[in-house]
Amino acid sequence: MKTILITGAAGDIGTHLRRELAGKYALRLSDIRPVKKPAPGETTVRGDIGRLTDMLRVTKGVDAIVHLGGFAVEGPWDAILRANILGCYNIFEAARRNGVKRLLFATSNHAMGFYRRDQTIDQRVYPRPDSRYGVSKVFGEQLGSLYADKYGMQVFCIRIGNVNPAPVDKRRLSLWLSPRDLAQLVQIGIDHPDIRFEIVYGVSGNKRSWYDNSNAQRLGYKPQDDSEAYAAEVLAKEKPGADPRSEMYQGGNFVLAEIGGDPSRVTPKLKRKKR
Ligand code: 15L
Repeated sequence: MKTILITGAAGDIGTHLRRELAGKYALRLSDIRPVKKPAPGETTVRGDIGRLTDMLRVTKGVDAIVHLGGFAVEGPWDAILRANILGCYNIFEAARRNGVKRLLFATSNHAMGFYRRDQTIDQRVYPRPDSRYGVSKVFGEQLGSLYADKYGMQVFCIRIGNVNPAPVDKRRLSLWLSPRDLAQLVQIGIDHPDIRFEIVYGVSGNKRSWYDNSNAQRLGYKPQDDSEAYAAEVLAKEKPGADPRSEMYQGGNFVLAEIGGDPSRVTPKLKRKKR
């Protein structure tokens, strides 16, 4: 049985993943916070991703890493810098030094949040982060690309939408990732024999998706869930958005944070060239 390290294991996604992956792998659970009650098949190890020495210790001897650790929303630069820039470097570098070939990186829809909701994007379009947090996720993806090309690591980036037992609002109807679909993507990332560097969208098979997730499908992803089953209930509870810009962009409120100004500033109308 493969031994898998999960960083940030005490968080919400880590908690869902522990339940979903139980019995499939031996799980080594790491977090800066205490991880609740290890079950059979789980071990816990305290570690701060901001410290390379900690990451060298926690990554030793594992078959793959699922890197969930870090600052999970927009925040002050110092916090993002330590947890998501330095922390991300530390996990990749520790993996490389310890000979851990495979690393799954939990990136985010906020790497792409300045795409409009009327656009369908795949993994090949250039990033449009909506926040410092989004920029840190783009950094992690690109670091993964470097470690794949330069050091032969196998890197699987999941641009996660929103993991929840059920979608919580209109925006999340397009972004929802059920825990079992998350687990399916993670298993592909761990076990697929032919991963070099991949980016997939971490969303269920939502009818309202903003993503062309054919790269995930190519690797075998067959989502079990679709947010549409919850749509009527979610939309009935939805309050009108305070600002039209959070409705316009995929990143929602992350786009609005500190923006102040005219939305045309970020989506200039392109004039057609006269022939
Ligand atoms: C994320 O990347 C965050 O980690 C999570 O807390 C949610 O805000 C999610 O995106 C989202 O966009 O719903």
